[in-house]
Amino acid sequence: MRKVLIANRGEIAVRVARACDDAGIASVAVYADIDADAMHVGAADEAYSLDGNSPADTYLNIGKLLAVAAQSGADAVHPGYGFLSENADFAQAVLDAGLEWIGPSPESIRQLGNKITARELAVRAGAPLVAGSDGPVSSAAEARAFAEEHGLPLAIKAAFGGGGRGLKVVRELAEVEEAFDSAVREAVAAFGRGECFVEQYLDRPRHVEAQIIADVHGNVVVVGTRDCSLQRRHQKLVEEAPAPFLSDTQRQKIYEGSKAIIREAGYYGAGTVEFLVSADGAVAFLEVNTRLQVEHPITEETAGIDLVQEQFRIAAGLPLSITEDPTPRGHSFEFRINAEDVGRGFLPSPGTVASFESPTGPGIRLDTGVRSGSFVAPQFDSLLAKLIVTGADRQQALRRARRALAEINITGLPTVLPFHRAVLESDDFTSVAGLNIHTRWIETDFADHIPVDPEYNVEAPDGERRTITIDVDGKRLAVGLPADLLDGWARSGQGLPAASDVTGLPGSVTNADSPAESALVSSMAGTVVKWLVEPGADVTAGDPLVVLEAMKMETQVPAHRSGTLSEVLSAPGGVVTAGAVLAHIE
Ligand code: MV4
Repeated sequence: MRKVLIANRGEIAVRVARACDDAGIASVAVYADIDADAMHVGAADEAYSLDGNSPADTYLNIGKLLAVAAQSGADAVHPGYGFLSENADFAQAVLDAGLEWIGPSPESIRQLGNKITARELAVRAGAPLVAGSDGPVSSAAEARAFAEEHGLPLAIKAAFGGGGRGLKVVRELAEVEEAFDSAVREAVAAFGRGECFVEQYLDRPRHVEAQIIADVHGNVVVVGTRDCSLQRRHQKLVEEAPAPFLSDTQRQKIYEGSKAIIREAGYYGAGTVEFLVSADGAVAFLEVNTRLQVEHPITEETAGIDLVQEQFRIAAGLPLSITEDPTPRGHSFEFRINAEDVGRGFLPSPGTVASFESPTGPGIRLDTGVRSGSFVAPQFDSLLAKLIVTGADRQQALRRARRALAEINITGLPTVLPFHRAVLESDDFTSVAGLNIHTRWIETDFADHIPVDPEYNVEAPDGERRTITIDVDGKRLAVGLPADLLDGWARSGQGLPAASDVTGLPGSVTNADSPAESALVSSMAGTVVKWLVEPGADVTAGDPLVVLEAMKMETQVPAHRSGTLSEVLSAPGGVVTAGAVLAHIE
């Protein structure tokens, strides 16, 4: 391997370019027009334009990437994470072009990318699992029968789901049918394939994963564990290694389960085996990620291994550099620095980085794709950089992290740094007694304490304001607010405070011509998928009435009050704005 094409952008492209340089391998960057001056372009030895700006025209375009590989004389391709990194067709196309693919085989990507075949494989390997269907369930009735046998809550999952898409939690038998149909629709819309399976749902679990590396000679090493429970809407924000507060039995199940799965799959490359650890301590296999992950550096810091170098060795047919599972040394945290406005529901906030001051000192690693002056484009993900902080133990790493987060300063756009500073003051996260965090902790236990960053507040515009009616201690109040703010709220996917508390939208500040109290108002912009209730039906406040879809995710709008659904204004297929009147309840 002499020259690697890096089919990615941002911090991971910079990371891989540095690894190439460390190994004495030449690197080739590719870039969308908007990234022509991006950091990853300068980090590689050569760079080629992909001539376009949308993801589909650039970093997802297999033809263009292979053309650059040929033009530059690259003999290998590193896909990074995201984009085409888990695309078996791309891996196969790279191999067919006579290049090395720095990743697992296309067959492994295919087998493990399908969560039904991955689960079957884990069953064969004897890995710990929750009860689940044998293969796909073909009807809501089958899902219901599973729930009747194994109990509730039930998880309905799309075989090709991801990022929370195609995942439905059912807590009442009466909801199975609608949840199943919704999961299938979401999966078809997002992935073109609707197959679903079911499992017992574990409430409030931790997310623990094992980093593995495996070579083509059959050597498999578990490099370490990570806890990735601090997530918001399936977006990880903070990860740590090794996963703290596991019992020896739990750790052993994770290590042995991971190895058995990787061996059963005949897998080679770097990969991650994900598990849930339930509140009662049970360990259950979740899925395998067939790529290098965003959070790989915390394992590197605590294992003393460079995972990208291992990827190069594996792709070259060499054995792994280690034969034993390393014993973790110290403790490491990763804080993802996203350009998002925490105070506005983590609203992605592209713009220009005015200044970027890095923290320094022992235990600090900053993997970044931006510097002062970088433009953060709206069409790509909002991850700017990763702050990786290592200490001799968890408490020292936490102290170093507080110091680093006090030193780091990014201006020009809002970032999630205020969230990170706040979470380091949370006892649930930092206690020496245990970890009180689960995968929905940010949404259920923390969301209310996140401060608004006053720098990036929306200014009251000259013109447009809208009046909404809010409910304060049972008393209705009409409040005029900047339209920008409301739109931002809507875009955040948070919806307005709660659909059932908002009865008026839109209007003007002088004349509060808010819709009648009977109006069922949409909490978000999207498309009407279907009505769950017929016009004329009696409904109770809180009943789900209509399914809306936005960004390939479905949301149910509940009745804001009890009464009769008297008039339905938006038919399936109709596009609605946030605040649109969907129906009336008289
Ligand atoms: C689960 C689960 C509980 N029980 N499966 C979410 C996305 C997909 N990768 C799998 N997911 C889950 N599967 C069972 N049987 C809870 C989740 C889950 C989750 C998992 C990992 C990290 C964050 C999560 C947030 C919500 C739900």
